[in-house]
Amino acid sequence: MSNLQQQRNDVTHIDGNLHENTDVRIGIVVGRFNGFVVESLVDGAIDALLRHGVSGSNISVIRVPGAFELPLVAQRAAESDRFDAIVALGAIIRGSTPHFDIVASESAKGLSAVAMDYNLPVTNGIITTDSIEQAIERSGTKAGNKGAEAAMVALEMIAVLSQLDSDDDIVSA
Ligand code: INI
Repeated sequence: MSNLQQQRNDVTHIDGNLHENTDVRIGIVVGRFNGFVVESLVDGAIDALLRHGVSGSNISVIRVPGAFELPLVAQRAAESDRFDAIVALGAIIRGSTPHFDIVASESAKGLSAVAMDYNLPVTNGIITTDSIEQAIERSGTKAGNKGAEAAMVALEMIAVLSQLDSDDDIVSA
């Protein structure tokens, strides 16, 4: 084996899988604005979590008026120590708001700040689109379901952080 090949074999890979750690508590924070789209994201997120082995009793859904309110409630949820990850769901549709950019950027910035401040996975399942059609496409039709994606990212992040915290190196090909 060449030295380069040997070095390659020595590389440590830390990956989170989606099924190892199912005993996890997930807080789903939801902005009710554009509810016809948002409720499909909530259904998608819950469905994805249940299908990956998370029990219903470990899932909480917390609703607030709109996406702008999500960072504060995510912060309280993180502070409560009741969750291993928080999934934020909402729909910001440009057509319907002149302050689209403010709501979109403040909610995203606020959620990342919570993740960093509380050292907790906070996933962003807020769809930001130019039109209602695009929002529908991302909430369970042509372009998948962003709520389900954000839920699965939360599970992967919990797993990868727990691998990082553990003493064992997970070596995967
Ligand atoms: N909130 C959303 O979640 N999506 C939107 O598209 C939206 N629009 O269109 O304005 C929206 N606005 C409400 C905002 O989130 C706050 O609830 C409101 O500004 C009060 O703080």
